[in-house]
Amino acid sequence: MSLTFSDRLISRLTNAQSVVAFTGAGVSAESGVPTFRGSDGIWKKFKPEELANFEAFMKNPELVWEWYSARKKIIANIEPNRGHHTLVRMEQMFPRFAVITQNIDNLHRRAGSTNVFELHGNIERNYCTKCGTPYTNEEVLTQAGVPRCLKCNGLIRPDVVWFGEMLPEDEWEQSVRAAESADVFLSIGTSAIVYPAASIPLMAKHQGAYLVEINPEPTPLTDQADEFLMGASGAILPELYARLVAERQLQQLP
Ligand code: BV8
Ligand code: ZN
Repeated sequence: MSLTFSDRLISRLTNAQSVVAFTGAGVSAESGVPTFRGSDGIWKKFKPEELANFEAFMKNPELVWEWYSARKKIIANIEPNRGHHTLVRMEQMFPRFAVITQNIDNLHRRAGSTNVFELHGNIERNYCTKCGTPYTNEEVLTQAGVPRCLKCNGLIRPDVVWFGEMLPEDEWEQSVRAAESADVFLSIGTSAIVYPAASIPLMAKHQGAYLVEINPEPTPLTDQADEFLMGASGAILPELYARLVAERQLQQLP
């Protein structure tokens, strides 16, 4: 049974010059990446402050590495889903399109998205905590135990943003710029709880963007959204894209 979308949403998207997709763990759920707060959420087993912060890493690097190695292996053996692939097509459909993601799983890029801003880093990158030398997963996962820097013997860590750490400046600024110039802002598969990332949809709304949330469950952002599309991103995004293609044919738009 095909989904119906409001005329307002279709007209805002059909006339949009700039569209932003803001994503969280939910967009990767259908690929098999465990979400953080969902029923099989990884935070059910571990508390973020226990593992995803620098103090915890320096106190017990074995435990933190064991956890990131497990996530690296899960992510290496899964594929982007229809939600990711549809966002790649949307990048070709709109004059300006950006993906702002909290996900560290690199699935947007693996699907083919090019204009991607990673607010919380990327699990496929690593670096030495002492001299900053970068390391690939191949290089670190072959080392037993906590990998050490070949140059200075420093501890190597995943290139992700831990709680209490600043977000990468360049990614942050480009994300704010994209959000503040969006005509339509899609918040997809995020519980919108972690800051400062969760302030990005509000910046877009504040600048006049049409704020649309796609999620099977309401979130703290739902009250602010102009439209809430309840459901899985892997089901809703392909249908929305097909509807937009049909609308363009109807209006003989390129
Ligand atoms: C900082 C990388 C300061 C690592 C991550 C009190 C109030 C406000 C803020 C704070 C506070 N106390 C502390 C803070 C700050 C803290 C924070 O926000 N804490 C929260 C918990 C309250 N933030 C920080 O620490 C940030 N840094 O503040 O620095 C500073 C300032 C100056 C100088 C120095 C420092 C850094 C935060 C980044 C942490 N790193 N990830 C790793 O992954 O290991 S955060 C991580 O968790 C993710 O990246 C993401 O951001 C978040 C999880 O959220 P989601 O991705 O949304 O996932 P979740 O499971 O929660 O939700 C999934 C959703 O999808 C659900 O709604 C579900 O219904 C939906 N869904 C499920 N299936 C589907 C679906 N949707 C669509 N389709 C489906 N199929
Ligand atoms: Zn080093």
